[in-house]
Amino acid sequence: MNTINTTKHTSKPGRRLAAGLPGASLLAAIVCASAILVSGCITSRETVRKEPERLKVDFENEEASRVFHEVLNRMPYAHGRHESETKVHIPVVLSVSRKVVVSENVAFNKAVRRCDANRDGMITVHEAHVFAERQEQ
Ligand SMILES: [Ca+2]
Repeated sequence: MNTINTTKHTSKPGRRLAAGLPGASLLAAIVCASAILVSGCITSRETVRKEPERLKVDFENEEASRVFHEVLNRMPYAHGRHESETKVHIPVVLSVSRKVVVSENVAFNKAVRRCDANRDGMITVHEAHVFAERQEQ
């Protein structure tokens, strides 16, 4: 609740009151309207979901698959959804929040892009071991 008090001082109250009242009312109306507009806090909430399809990838053999998945399982956010939220709040004026929800497919696809060096959709044993060595560094 906003309360706005406006006070005018004059040496001739009777005359000033009669002549200045419409102007004072207009000023008070403008001030009240501004206060209502300002106190009407702008609120924005947004949720962004990142749930891409898993990239299609083949493995040269079981060893390539095992090494890749061992590294993937050690990566952050590989085991489920990850949420992050950003909030910007200016009291009375602005409140903005943005939540990003990321599925585990994002981590999988990121790992595939890093691992499949020649981008042929086939992760070889050599690529998997290079990927594992880079992740350990
Ligand atoms: Ca490859």
